[in-house]
Amino acid sequence: MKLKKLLSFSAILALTTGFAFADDEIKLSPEEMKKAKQIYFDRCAGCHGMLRKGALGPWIRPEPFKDKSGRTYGTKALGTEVLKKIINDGTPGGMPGWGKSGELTPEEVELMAKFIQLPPPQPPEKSMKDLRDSWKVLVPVDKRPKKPQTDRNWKNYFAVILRDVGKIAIIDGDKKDVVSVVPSGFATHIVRHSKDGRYVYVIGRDGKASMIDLWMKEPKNVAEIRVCNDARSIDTSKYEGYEGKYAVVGCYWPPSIVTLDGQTLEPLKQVATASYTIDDGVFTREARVASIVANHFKPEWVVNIKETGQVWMYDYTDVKNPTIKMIEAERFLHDGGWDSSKRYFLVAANARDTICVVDAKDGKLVAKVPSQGTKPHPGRGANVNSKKYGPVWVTGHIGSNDIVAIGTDPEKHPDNAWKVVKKIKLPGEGGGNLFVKTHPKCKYIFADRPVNPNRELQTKIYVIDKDKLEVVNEIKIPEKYLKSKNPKVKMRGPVHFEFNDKGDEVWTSIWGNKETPSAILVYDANTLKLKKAIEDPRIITPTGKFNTYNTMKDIY
Ligand code: DHE
Repeated sequence: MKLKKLLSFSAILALTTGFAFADDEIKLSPEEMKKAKQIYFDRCAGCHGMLRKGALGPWIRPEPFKDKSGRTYGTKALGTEVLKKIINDGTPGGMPGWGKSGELTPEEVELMAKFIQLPPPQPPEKSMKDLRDSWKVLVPVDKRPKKPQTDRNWKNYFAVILRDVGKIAIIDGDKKDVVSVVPSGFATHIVRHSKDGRYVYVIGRDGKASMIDLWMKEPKNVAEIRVCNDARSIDTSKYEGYEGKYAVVGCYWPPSIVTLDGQTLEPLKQVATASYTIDDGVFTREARVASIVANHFKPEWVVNIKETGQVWMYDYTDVKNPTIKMIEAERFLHDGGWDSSKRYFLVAANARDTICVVDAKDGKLVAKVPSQGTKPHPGRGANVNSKKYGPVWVTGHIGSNDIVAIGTDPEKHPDNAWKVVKKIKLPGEGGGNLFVKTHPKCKYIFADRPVNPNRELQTKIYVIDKDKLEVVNEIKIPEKYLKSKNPKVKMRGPVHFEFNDKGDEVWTSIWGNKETPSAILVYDANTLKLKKAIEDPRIITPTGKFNTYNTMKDIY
């Protein structure tokens, strides 16, 4: 007990001051190194970076590093016992407790505590030849249907990510049955639809991109390619005359933007994103591509580069010789969404507690809005036409219980534009919100809280009234959907929301483990009653859900 107390004290002390608890020399066998590298890639690299220089999470290299506030980091100084405690229990700043949740065994926690005290291994590169070698057209363009082969309402299909089994479930939003289950990359991250909705473009965390044809009676993959080793974003060309011509993948490693043919996924162009940070001008090899959206005003993608803090307006008209306008924004850019006019893209610089606003029509940064919370995490955010404030865009935070509304109409509501006009407190302590979502026809915004450490708070949906901009209801997930077959790993959820095409139903996922089929819960978006639990033995670890109509039209 005393040791436990001392460790948690030393963990906090170490995190806040960089105080040293030295260890003896660390040695790992080749098998241990291999295992640790894989766990690091699966669980840690997203937040701390492959080179471990930090982004959403802090610097975790062995050698010391002092940030601008004078705080010192460095794993060697912390030592194995302190690191084990942090990895096991998590931190108040939003790092999951990997041991506590059952996702890592005590031996794995110890292995990782040791691994991060060693210098990071150099991650592999990828050449155009590697890309071409992995590229497969599974159904040639001329063998694909000329019109939809189904009587189902395919524009109300939901593409649901089955994260831990690397698959996508296509679920009929009218009938609420599974139409098909399609293989995808490892730990698939997001999907986006072509402008006409027909193709679903999928990106795996392992950089595997695939495309599913929803016109088929049983939708399946028509092309696939391994674009890089680590990726999170994908989109297509949506400007008039270029609809569906190109697809683009944003890679974490090698840090790059890769353009593909939109019909076959043939690789066309790789552009490295390594550059200088916008504030202190430091060269950054690991300049990862976070969110990408297709500009509605120009034949461009808005590409958000995390570590350097640059937004690249990437003109794809001359695909082999692209023109890039580099806009200085803020470091650690991550996820974001359009305002309701689709002219302004609002993107979270999460480790700087800032929302950057990019004007996609004029190609410039218009504001950096302090988000008034800790680690903003909008997903794509939620747009509301408020009677009191005019159009606002809403985001939550991972590290604090603040949901904030930012004014987005500089012409008719200039006093509110690019400011937090309303702060909404989620009940109870701590943050843990990942996603908010609404639909123009719904009077509510829905918010989840899957990474709040308190189980009671974690398993509720928070309902925010759009007029009052206040939490007006909390929906507790029925216990029967939270029963795990693996006693070591709890069912987490709800996580992420999506509306049906009419905007009168909201869907959420119960995100569990590989052993336990989970439910997708469908709520009446007006009465807030549970309408249907979609249960199917194939629905394992569902996370993001994307309705065809809403995704192709950017409705959120
Ligand atoms: Fe995500 C969006 C990166 C953790 C589920 N996630 C995004 C985007 C990025 C990103 C850059 C924006 C893509 C775009 O719009 O083009 N996510 C990361 C990470 O780096 C991070 C923090 C750690 C990691 O290693 O991946 C991370 N994300 C998670 C999760 O733990 C989630 C809940 C489950 C999972 O897949 O691991 C998760 N992220 C999602 C989802 C979206 C997303 C569902 C799309 C939301 C939307 O509605 O558009």
